[in-house]
Amino acid sequence: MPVATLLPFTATPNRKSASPTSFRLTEKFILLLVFSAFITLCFGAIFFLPDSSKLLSGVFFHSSAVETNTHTGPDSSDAGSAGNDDRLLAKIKKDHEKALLEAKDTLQKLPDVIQNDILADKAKVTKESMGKGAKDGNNLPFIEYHRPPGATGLEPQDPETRERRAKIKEMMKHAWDSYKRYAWGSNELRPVSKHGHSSNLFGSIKGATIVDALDTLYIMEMFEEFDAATDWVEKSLDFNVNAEVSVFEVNIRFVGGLLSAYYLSGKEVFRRKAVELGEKLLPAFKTPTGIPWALLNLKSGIGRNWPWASGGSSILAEYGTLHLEFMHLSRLSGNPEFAQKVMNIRKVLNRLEKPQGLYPNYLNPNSGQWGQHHVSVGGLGDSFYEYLLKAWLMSDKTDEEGKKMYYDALQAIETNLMRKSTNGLTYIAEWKGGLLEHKMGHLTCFAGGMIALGADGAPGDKTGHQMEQAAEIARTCHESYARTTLKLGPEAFRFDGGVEAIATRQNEKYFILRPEVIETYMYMWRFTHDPKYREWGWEAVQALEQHCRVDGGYSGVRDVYASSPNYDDVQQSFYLAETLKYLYLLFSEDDHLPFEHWVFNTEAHPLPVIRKDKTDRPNEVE
Ligand code: DMJ
Repeated sequence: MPVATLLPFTATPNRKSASPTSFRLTEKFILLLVFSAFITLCFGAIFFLPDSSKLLSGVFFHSSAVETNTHTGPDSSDAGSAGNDDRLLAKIKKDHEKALLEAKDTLQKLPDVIQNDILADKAKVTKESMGKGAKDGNNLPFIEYHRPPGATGLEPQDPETRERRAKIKEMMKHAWDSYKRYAWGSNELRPVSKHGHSSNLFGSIKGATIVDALDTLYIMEMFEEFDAATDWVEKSLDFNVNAEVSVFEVNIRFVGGLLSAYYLSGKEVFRRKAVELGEKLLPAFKTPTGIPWALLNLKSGIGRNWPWASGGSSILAEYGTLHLEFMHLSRLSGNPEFAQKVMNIRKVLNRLEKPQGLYPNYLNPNSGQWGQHHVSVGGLGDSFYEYLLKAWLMSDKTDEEGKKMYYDALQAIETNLMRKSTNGLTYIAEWKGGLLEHKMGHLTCFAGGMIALGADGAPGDKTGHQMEQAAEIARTCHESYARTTLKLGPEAFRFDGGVEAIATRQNEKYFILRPEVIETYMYMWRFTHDPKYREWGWEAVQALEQHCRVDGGYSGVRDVYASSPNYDDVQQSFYLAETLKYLYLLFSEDDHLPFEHWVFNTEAHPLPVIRKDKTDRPNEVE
């Protein structure tokens, strides 16, 4: 049917030739239109003219007010309004007197009592607003900031230590100034060619070195540099990018760095940015099991896994290294979703059968089944174990599930992966479907520090045993440095074919300024005060100065067995976040970032322990 035949007027082109019947119909229609316009006008007046409600009540509802007036007789309306005025005046007077009394009361209070009242009121408002969903990074609930103890530390007593610590600070200054000069705003610095370098791990997010270095600048009291970094974060740090990022890397460096900067400085911009980024990472968990994807497009929210990972699997060290940051994100945003996501990962893992009690590196996020049975305490596995222990410590030792998972896993590692070489070096091998590969990665060397940190809480009477294991691992990792020409550790070293703690493959001989060995020295120093750990740390400082320091910063080297350094031309952001921070703490007093108050994320970003008695948040209301 053509559209024209449906329209009454266009269907009658010549109006004069219309029949009387159709003319009358048109007239009727016009009349109808006029009438309905009139009705509309009347309703309009009722609803939209001022005081229309009164008119409405008068016209449509024979309201009780009208009825009341009829009972009071002809003059009663005036009398009624006079009575109302009196009552109103009395009420105003009463309110006024009440306000005066309250003001008097307040003036008699001590200033900090007044302050506390204000805070309690604020907290009440916060609590009310939290229920209404303060999800947007810009609309966060009020949190009263308390700096946890030990954010900065006193000068070491001993002059040599003081001098060494000052040297580390000078190294940080060189690394930072070079980055600022040649690569400001890029993710990392190319110190030899002196320009910026951007890793695809961060998509097109910029400024990894700035965010990773914030807390190191703060704890070294480099406040001018810290302020410049803060200013950059405020003005230029942008997560609205249409690019794929590594969820793990972005979490440990950016979310972790921002959280630490917030807890150290109390600056709201860091809390806001951390939550904003955290929210952008949430779509990574949209998988059938809730095990997150490794890679995520921050704009589309579409995730996927590394193409090389066994059968489309997610990686243990990646999905297992979100817990600390996400617990803090929930705490700082009032949004429980972050915590729920990471607690669900635990649930999935606890439902699975574990070969020999070990956690394979690969897990399929669709089926919830393990991929290849490869197990490692180095690459692909490492920080998962670290986060189980630290989740328990960060929860003020209330997270019993994390604790149990950690000590059970450590037992399985000891039984299946820890071995002693012919000449007595303890190492942690890798496990491939039941067969051992007698190789230990530089990354695995963090385990000395982790085992020392957990030794105190070890079940049974294993504390001493675990401290010994930690010391043995520290010794082995030191050997891996000592047995090279440059006195810097290779990426991986082997215990087979007649060698011990030496890299035998060319592609395992590089050193990229990694922190793990120094991290272990720092923990061992704190727990034992054995001076050898400071000496070993100092050896590393000298090697770094001699072989990695260049005009434009610090560079990794391609072969630690070569007679002179062949630079890789990258100053990794973790050199400033971790290596230099752990060195600085190694030469600091124990009350600088004390372990009873702070837990380090895997990128060495300190996060405060969340107190079970809420003494860290005295004004929080239940
Ligand atoms: C850091 O980014 C973190 O320590 C991570 O857990 C593993 N490796 C690098 C440094 O080597």
